[in-house]
Amino acid sequence: MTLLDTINSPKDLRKLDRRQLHELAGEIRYRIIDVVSRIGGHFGGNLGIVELTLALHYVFNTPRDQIVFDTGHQSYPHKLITGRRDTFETIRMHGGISGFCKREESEYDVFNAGHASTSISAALGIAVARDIKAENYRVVAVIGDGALSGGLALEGLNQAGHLKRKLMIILNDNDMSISTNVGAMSGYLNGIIKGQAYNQAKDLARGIMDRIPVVGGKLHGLASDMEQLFKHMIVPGTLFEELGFKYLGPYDGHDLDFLIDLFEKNKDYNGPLLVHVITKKGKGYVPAENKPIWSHGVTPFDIESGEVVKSTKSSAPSYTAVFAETLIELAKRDPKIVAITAAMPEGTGLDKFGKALPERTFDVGIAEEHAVTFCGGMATQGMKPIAAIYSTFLQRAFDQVFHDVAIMDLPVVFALDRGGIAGADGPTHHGIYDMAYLRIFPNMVCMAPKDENELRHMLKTSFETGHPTSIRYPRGNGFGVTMDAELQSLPVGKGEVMREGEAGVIFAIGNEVWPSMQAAEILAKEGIEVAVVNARFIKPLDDELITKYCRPFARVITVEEGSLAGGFGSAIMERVQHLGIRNVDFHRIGIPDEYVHHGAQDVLRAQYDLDANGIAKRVREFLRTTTPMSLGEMAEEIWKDVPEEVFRRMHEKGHDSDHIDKVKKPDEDPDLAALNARGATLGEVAEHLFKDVPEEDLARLPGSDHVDEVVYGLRRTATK
Ligand SMILES: Cc1ncc(C[n+]2csc(CCOP(=O)(O)OP(=O)(O)O)c2C)c(N)n1
Repeated sequence: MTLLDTINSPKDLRKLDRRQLHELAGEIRYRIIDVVSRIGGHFGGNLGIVELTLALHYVFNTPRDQIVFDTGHQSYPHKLITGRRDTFETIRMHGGISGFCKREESEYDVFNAGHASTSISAALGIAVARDIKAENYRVVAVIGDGALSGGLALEGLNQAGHLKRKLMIILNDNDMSISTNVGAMSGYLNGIIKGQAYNQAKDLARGIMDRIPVVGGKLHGLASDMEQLFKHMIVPGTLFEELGFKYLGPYDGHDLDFLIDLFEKNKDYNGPLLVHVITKKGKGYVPAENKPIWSHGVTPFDIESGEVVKSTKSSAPSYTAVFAETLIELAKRDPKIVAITAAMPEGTGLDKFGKALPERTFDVGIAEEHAVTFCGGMATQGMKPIAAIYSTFLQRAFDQVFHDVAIMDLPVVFALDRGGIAGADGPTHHGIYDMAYLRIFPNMVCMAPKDENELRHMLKTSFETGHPTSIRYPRGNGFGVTMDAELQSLPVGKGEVMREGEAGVIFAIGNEVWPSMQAAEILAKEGIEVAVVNARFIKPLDDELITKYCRPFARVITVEEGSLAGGFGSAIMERVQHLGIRNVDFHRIGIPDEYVHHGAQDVLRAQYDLDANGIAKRVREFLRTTTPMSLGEMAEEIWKDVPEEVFRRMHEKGHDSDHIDKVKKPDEDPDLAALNARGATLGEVAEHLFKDVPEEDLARLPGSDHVDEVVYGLRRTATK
C-alpha cells in the first residue's frame, strides 16, 4: 500500500508529517508518469505543480477555502488527492473523469476551465461574494506565466489591485506557455528572476550592516533608500506592487517545506497578495524536463526512453501539416502574407511557418482578442494577415472579428484548426460553434474543406476573396486523398455535386462530406439513392444548387460537425425560406442543444451519428418515417392552383371523380397509404394520383408551379 492509496481527501493529507509529504510527492509524480505514458494527456505542467498543489491543500482548508486553477490542465495532482485517485486512469476518456477542473465532478473543483486566463477574475468574483455574504474563507488563484499573458488575466489583476480584497494569487512561473512564453510580461518576469542575484546580494549587505554596532540602524535606512533605487535599476519595475498587490517571491516552487511555511505565514494576509514561485515544466522526469514543449500534452510514450509510441492509425497527413505547408508555399509567392498565432505555434503548424519565414510570423501570447485586432490593423495597410486560431479559442475574439475586421470588410483570413469535435479535451475545446458565430456577420466568407486536398485550394482562395474569410478544418489526419500538385482558386459560394439520387439529397459540409458519401453508398446497396452535395461554403451558399435540389417536397438532409443551432443546416433552411421555396422537408444531423463530453473523436462522432453508419441510419429513418407533408396536404398542394373550371371539365368528362375523391380522402386509398408507408417519392405519389387522367387533360392543365412539380416528379420517376 502506498501513501497515495491512503489519501481520499485533503483531510488525510493534513494528517501526514513533512517526511511523508515528500514521499507522497514522489508517488504522485510516479503515478502521473505511469498513467500518462499509457493513455496520454497533459503532462509537463502537472509534474511541475506537485509540490505547490500539496502545499496548498496542506495549508488551506479545502474545500471550504477555494482554490481556482487557471486553465485546469495542471490539475492532475489536485485530482489525485481530492478523491479521484481510483478513476485517474480514466482521465480524458469517454465516460471517465475530465482532464480539467469541473464543478460537476468534485466539490474541490471550484471553477470550470479549459480556456486560459480566467482564474484571477473568477477568484476575485468569489472573494467579493464572500465579503458581501460576510463569510470568512480564503480564496486562491493559481495561474501560469503563460496564462498571465492573456488580456483577461490582466483585467482581473487590474480590478483585484483596486478592490483590495483578501485574495492570494499564485503565479506558477515555469517560463513556458505551451511553447516558450513570449511577450513583454514574460520578459518582465524573467527580469525579476534574474534580479534574484541582486536580492541575495542585498540580503548579504543588510546582514553585514546590521552587524556593524551603533551606526548599523542608520546605515540600514540609507541602504533602504539605495535599495529602492537599486531595485528599480536592476529589477525591471515592481509592477505587481504598483498595481496594488503585496508581492512575495520569486521562490523555489519545488521546495515543499518552504512553500508550506510560506503559505502558513501568509494565508491570512488581508489584501491582494501575489506569490511568485518558479517551477520546472516536466520536473522529475528527465525527457520531459529536456523537451518541455513536447511534454505539455503528450500521446503515449515509453517511460524508459521517453520516445513517443508510434500510432498505427492513418498515415494520411494531418490537416495542420497540410495547412502549414500550403501556407508556406503561398507566402513564399506573396510577401504580403503574415501569420499570427495566439500561443499555439505547434498546435496550428505555425512553428513550421515561423522557421521558414520568421519575420512574417507573430506569436502574440494567449491573446486571441489582440491577435484579431492586430490582424485588422495589418489588413488596413494592405497586408494579408492570417490568424491561425483553434475554433474554440476564436470565441474569445467574437467582438474583435465583428468590430475590428468584418464591419470594415478587411480581408483577414481565419484558419480555424480543431473545427468540430476535438476529442479528449472535451466541452471547452470542441470547435462546434464557429459556423454559427461567424456566418452571421455581413461580408464574411466561411468555408470548410471536405478533405486535406481541398484545404489547399481553399487556403489559396481565402486570400483572394477580398473579404474576411474563415476556413475551418478538423483536428487529426485527412482522408489520405490524392493531393493536386497545383493550387486552384475555387469559385466563391459554389458547391460541388458529389453524387446524384432521387430519394433525397444530403448537403454536407467539411469533413462530413466523405462520411456522407459513404452513407450514400450504404443506402444505395439497400436501393435508396440519395444525392450528395459538398457545400464547400457555409457562406455564401450556392443558390443554384439549393434551388435545384431543395425543390418543393424534396427531402433534404444536412450534415455538419457543428452546432445545429445557427449552424450550416440552419443556414440552408434559412436560404430555402429566403428563396421562397416551400414544403421542403429537412432533417439536420449535427450537435444538438447540449455540451459534448470528452472522449475519442470517433466515439463521439458515432454518438452524434456523424460517421457513415450514423448518417445512413438517420437518412434511412428520415426517408422511411416521414413524407414532406401528409398525403392529404400534398394532394391539396398539388391541386391548389388548378382552376375550378378545369376540375369541372374533368368532372364532365367523367374520368376525374375517382382520383379526385382519393385526393380529397387520401387516407382511404390503400395504395396511397402503402406509398406513404414506404416513403415514396413525390414522383411516385404524383404518378399514382394522375394515373387515370388522360394525357390530353394533363396537357390542358395550366402550367402553374405546382403542376410543373407534378410533371417534374413524373418525369423523374419515368427516368428511374
Ligand atoms: C484562451 C486559450 N488559448 C489557448 C489555450 C491553449 N493553452 C492551454 S495551456 C496553454 C499554456 C499555458 O501556459 P501556462 O499558464 O504558463 O501553464 P503551464 O502549462 O506552463 O504550466 C495554452 C496556450 C487555452 N487553453 N486557452
